[in-house]
Amino acid sequence: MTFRWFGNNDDTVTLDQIRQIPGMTGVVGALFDIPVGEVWPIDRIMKLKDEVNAEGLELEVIESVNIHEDIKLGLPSRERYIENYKQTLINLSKAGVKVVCYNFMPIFDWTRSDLAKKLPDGSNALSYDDDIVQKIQPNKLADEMEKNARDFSLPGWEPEKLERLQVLFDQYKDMDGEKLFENLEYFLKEIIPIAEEYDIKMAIHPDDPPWSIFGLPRIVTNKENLDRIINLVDSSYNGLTLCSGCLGADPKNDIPDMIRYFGSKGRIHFAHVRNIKIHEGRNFDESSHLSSDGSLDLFEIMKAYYDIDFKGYIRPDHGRMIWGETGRPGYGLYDRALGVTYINGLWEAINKMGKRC
Ligand SMILES: [Mn+2]
Repeated sequence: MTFRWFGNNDDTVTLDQIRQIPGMTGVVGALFDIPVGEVWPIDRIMKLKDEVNAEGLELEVIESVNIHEDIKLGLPSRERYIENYKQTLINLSKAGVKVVCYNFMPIFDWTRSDLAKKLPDGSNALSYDDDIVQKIQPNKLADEMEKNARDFSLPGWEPEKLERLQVLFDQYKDMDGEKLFENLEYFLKEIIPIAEEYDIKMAIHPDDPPWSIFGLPRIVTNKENLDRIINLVDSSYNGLTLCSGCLGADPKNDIPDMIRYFGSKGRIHFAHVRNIKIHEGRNFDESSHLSSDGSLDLFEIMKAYYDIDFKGYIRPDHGRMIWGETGRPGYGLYDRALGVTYINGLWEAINKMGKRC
């Protein structure tokens, strides 16, 4: 069981607090200040590892090593960024990292229309309204995301990228899903042999939300495409972060079925477990983890992980802000800690009652 942590300088949650959550064994970390595309220096990785280890926690999962846009665009300059990526993987392996989560979304990372929507119980949560997102100008959305994040940096929303939005949109003008698949294949064919050699499992994260926004293609969206991705390079090191909340935003995605399908192939290396409440159309709020609070059945999800005898890393995903907590949107302490305890409770019950099927 792991918990995402943004480091001593950029997180309201401390390692000490994380350690006190029952069943917690590790932190999912990253070096957020290294510009996308540059090599992560070994001494900085070791410093992070030492900090985490000093609190009795492990640092075996990194989320994310982000992919430079030139790789997604398939530009000649991708060669340099791919070489840098390989060196980062080698450096991470020297620090004992076992899984690297990454995503392959053009320009925009995870997207929400509201970072603090007030829910009926007085808590607030991340929320997505497709009408708002599809109608707003991309730069306006970026401004709002930044403003609403208060003083926190948002992972995947690097200011240097947002400054050149128009240039990026021009570059993506002729990009479609097929070309994006080709560029992902090119990247994986370069990276996976290094991942194999240095024993680091690559785990692509689904697109959030799992459909096109602003006319930009998105391909990490459903079972068929995930299956295609793991077959671009047929290696167990070419695997998935199975994020229930991202994929679950599309009701056509049957999450327990996907867990069983990809899990039985040994391709799920990292599980993100959270719930969402889907409203009419393509709109959803992030709910608590409890099944009855959202649209996903967390019992069925954990049962599927039990059935495939899942031995990979898992973390609660986003949480609401409750009990007056303020902090990084989606990444407070309390609701995520409740999520961990609920997931562990389901797991213990399933484990003690159940037979694998
Ligand atoms: Mn996720």
